[in-house]
Amino acid sequence: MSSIIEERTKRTRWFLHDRFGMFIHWGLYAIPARGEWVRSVEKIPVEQYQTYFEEFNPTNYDPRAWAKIAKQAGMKYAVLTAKHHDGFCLFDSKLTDYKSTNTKSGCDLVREFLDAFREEGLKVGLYYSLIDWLHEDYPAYGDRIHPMREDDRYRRDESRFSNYLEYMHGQVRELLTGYGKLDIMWFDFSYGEMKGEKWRAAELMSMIRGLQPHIIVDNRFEASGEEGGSIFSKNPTPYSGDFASPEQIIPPGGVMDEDGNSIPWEACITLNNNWGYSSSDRVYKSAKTVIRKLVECVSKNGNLLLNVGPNAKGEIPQESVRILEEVGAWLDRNGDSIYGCGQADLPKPEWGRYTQQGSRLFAHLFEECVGPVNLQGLAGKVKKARLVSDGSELFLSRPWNTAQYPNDAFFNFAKPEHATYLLPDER
Ligand code: JFZ
Repeated sequence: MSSIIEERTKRTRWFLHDRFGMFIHWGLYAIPARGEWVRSVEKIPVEQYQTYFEEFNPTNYDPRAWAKIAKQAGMKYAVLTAKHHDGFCLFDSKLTDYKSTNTKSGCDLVREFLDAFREEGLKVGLYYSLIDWLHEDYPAYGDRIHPMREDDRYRRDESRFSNYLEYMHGQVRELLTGYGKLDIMWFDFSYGEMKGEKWRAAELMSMIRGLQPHIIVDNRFEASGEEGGSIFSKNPTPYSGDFASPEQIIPPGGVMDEDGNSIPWEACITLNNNWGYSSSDRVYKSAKTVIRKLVECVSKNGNLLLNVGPNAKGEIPQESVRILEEVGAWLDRNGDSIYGCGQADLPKPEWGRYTQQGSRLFAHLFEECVGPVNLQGLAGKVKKARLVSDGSELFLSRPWNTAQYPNDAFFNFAKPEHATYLLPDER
């Protein structure tokens, strides 16, 4: 096995155990409140966007409250946008004036976030945008990514791009040297020719690994919408990343390398339909959906990074908080079927999904069964069945109407949402 893959396996152990994290998209775009792409989508001129910088003053920013919300939701780690595509830095970078410490807030928002989340015992990560709509040496490529191409700040002159790379590498160094131990770096994103060595990614990764060897990195030095990068290959590049990052989708068959082995992955998903705060978007996923999607990820060996978009005052939207509380209440009782669990060595059952940890199989019922719940192919293999949530017994039964299914085990009626665990005989 390539040593890159071996190292990846070691580094991602905690990550694959923890399964559930919070993504936080926050920046100046919380003020217009129309999503984090607002500047590009609406072709907002730099001067006009600047008024948000002058105004930015999140007086209710209380990262300890955020951390409590994440912790109570059962999340084990969190990733904050240190810089998104608009170039605004939520940290006190020496390489730019376009940073939170120069706003009315005056705070190094990243530092406060990291302190607060670490204090709650959560692992911490930072999102850093490779793309930069503000930096004058960042070239415009292609209409799809930069609908603001008419704006003359977007240069087509590639010769200055190395200046941008100095800046970008420099900021990554600042984050990795000035903010203590980081658990995740989440870079975003590559497209067209803008990938891999265009970012001087090998050099950047070697700096990252040198400064913080344990850190895990996403796969977006290479990945774009169309391809996932060499993380899928037997011989990944040094900057292929530690985990795949499917966005707004849970991959139908999980994520495999070219040999069909599962590789670490994390689906990032919004709670409503926007990453950045949107005042008009009220189409939220229900707690039930979130729970089922988390189960689905784990049943395919994946993680879920669930997004919140705090508003201009620094508050996580009430509706998000409410949903997360409900998810947390479920995880509180049923977390044994999620943390440290992964794909079962059984096909997906028709009534829901399995997760598994060692010889413990967890049955997540997504629909009400009529009659006993069938455990296909498990006849004689299941010692006992218990509700995860309260430990109570579920009768393993073989009533008269199951006689024709000799290969299957059954347990008696259970309501959906109750993860149950089964202790199979040593198999
Ligand atoms: C990116 C960001 O643009 C977005 O704002 C958010 O931060 C999300 C988590 O990541 O979304 C993408 C990334 C890649 C493509 C489209 C959106 N793509 O390749 O088309």
